[in-house]
Amino acid sequence: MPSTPPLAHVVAGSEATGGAGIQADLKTFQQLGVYGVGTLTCIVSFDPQADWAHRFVPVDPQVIADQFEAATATHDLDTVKIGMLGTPDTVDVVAEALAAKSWRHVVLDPVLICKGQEPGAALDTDTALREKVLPLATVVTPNLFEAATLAGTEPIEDVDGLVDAARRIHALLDTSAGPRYVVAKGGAELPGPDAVDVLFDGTDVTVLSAPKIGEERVSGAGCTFAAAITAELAKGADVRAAAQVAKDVVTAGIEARVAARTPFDTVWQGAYAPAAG
Ligand code: PXL
Repeated sequence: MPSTPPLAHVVAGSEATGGAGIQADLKTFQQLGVYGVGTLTCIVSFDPQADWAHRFVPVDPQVIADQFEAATATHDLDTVKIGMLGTPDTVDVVAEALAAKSWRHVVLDPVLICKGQEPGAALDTDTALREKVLPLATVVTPNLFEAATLAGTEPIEDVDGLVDAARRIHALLDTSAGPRYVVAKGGAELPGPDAVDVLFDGTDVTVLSAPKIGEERVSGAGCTFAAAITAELAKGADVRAAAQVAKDVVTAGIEARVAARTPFDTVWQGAYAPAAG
């Protein structure tokens, strides 16, 4: 007999080492019991001969549209995660495809730059993302840098700054169509013993906190976090519960991180086991 597992669609780039991108997203979905469906937006190949620089190739916009069509024609999908887009043309085609059908949840990981890249490399892409995709998102998961960039604030230095940025980003979301959520991630980057993220729902702030596991940054944490929220939402969780599971998945995945020759170790999604009961 055919089965009907929970399904989620991810629209993201390939990062060949397996640390980030759609590779991390699909592993996260699988670990959380969600059948992953994926549209590829770009291909990132780190260059071991050039200090692991990011070689980046966008997928042709028509091919992105074709993948989106194949995915949505095959399955009833109501939950989607948006990861790295990378060019204004990609933002356009993804925004158009998203808007062509209704979604219960659009989780946007607003990837502006990857770890190890120079900030400010792609301002036109950032602007397009803010104008065209951000208003379609129901949940957006910026890290510290992305939160300051999207909010248009100075660099964030503490949890108050993170909450302020989350409020400003929330004001950019389309709340006429239902509740919207910002999960702004301090992660390991704010000072203090804990990795603190904040969830703002338009009214209340919820702080998600876990003791830092060293000060080292780990590749794939952002992708895994947003993918885990997406998977939990696909299974019917509310956003607050989904964000807590995502925090637990990332914490377990960093504790069990995979050694890599790249400048950062990578998250091991397979380490997560849901709490008993
Ligand atoms: O971690 C952000 C990210 C997302 N998606 C792709 C990436 C990266 C960082 O390298 O390559 C495809």
